Amino acid sequence: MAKKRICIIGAGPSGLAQLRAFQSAANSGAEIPEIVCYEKQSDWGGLWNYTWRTGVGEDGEPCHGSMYRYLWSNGPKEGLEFADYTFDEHFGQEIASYPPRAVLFDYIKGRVDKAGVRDWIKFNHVVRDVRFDEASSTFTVTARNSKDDCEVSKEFDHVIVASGHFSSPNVPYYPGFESYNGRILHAHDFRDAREFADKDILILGTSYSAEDIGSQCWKYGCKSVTVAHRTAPMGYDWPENWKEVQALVRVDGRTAHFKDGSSKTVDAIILCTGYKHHFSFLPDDLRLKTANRLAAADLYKGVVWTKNPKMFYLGMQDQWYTFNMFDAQAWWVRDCIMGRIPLPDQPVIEADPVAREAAEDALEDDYACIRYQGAYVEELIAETDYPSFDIEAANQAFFDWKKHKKKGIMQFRDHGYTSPMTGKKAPPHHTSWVEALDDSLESYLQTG
Ligand code: FAD
Ligand code: NA7
Repeated sequence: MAKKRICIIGAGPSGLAQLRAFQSAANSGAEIPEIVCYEKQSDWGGLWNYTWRTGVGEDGEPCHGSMYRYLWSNGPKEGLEFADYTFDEHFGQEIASYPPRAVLFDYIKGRVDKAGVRDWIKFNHVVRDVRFDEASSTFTVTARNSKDDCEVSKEFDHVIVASGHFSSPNVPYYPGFESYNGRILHAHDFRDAREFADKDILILGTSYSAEDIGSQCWKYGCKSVTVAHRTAPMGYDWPENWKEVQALVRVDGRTAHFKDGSSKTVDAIILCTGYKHHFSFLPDDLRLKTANRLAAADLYKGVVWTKNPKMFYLGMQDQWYTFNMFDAQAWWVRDCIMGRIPLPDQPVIEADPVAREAAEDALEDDYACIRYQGAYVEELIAETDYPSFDIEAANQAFFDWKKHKKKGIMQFRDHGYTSPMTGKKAPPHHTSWVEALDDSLESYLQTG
């Protein structure tokens, strides 16, 4: 029988998890399908592959990168550790709990370098179109090779979309934006916090980007941070030059006016207003439409496209868990494709995401959300040979992280947590986050 042909779209942490999943099956002697992974960038790592570029990339495509310089993990590394490749194994030493971007990028690369899966990836290939043919029950995937400026079309039995969902910015309009005399940018285009040194900045949004971009700008010397909330303030104990105000109403010249009647003259407005699930390369019958939530719409087990179960999506959920959740999904998808996990009847497939959404809607607080996503990871792992790990210990790292943030929003990264994989507690970093202006890998790995 001819081998199945699998197309993976994207070589970020999710796509790489899928490559590693197949490679690990091959390693244990299984006959695996033929795999092609299209990646539009020239290197792997997805968002972790930092780019200074904004707007349009070298290839004329929207720039994928949303990460910025000086980004340190916004959650403890103990919550995202790979169960088959620990931080200790990669670095050969124990490292602190909130690695900067370059350190996590190095860790992500280490596992796939070791697995030797780079040859499965076609870099500089942007997927432009995917079509499903009922008669042959195959997908035709068309990609543009941006180096050679030519198109390639290939047929596949399964398509796995791992193109990420924190890259297409959600950009709201507020009256007066068109005549504002300063810079308005979305978090997607934010790169170097030093640009805002000595400046008064206004941030819209109250989630991770707002908190972290504001904190970075503060750390690298901006004059003041004003955060306007649409729904509720973040409520941390902020430094004295940081204010939370009610929603932005309009901008007049350089002055922003808020719902509570207050106003502030600002040099820049940073829209930390989230991202859209955006799949320009997918037709209506294959395109996921979901809010950024823990139970993504129309995905059986969070990964199988209910409207055509030959197609899969990875990493489309909002994320407490990241790398090891992508692993749990990738191992599960691999086993589903390889016939090790049978799919139920269509009504069961369709009922599954609906039940997951209802269960998520009933969750009371962030702690319950963490447990919910931890249980989801555990559920998938139980059905595959991905090394099981102590989910409760990972949940605990997230709980402690949340408490540490409440205690000191500029100090939480100075804490260490226990690895669910090794059971060891991370050492403190040699320099407190506020003082650590050099976030290079070399600096981070220094001991003592
Ligand atoms: P991505 O990393 O987005 O990778 C998707 C890949 O698909 C990219 O390489 C892209 O080039 C490729 N691609 C897209 N479209 C196409 C196409 N048409 N054709 C071919 N290739 C395509 N998570 C954490 O665990 N800790 C953190 O500290 C953290 N910080 C974050 C900070 C920011 C600013 C953002 C935006 C996210 C952060 N995340 C963090 C979450 C992040 O989503 C995950 O860590 C992870 O990068 C998701 O992996 P992914 O592979 O699903 O998507
Ligand atoms: P999120 O977590 O989706 O949050 C988006 C924020 O933007 C949220 O606070 C929203 O407020 C706010 N928002 C959305 N639209 C508007 C408008 N029109 N006006 C004002 N505020 C708005 O995105 P993030 O970028 O913070 O995080 C995404 C990932 O990046 C995350 O996983 C991190 O790891 C890094 P709301 O509460 O809805 O009023």
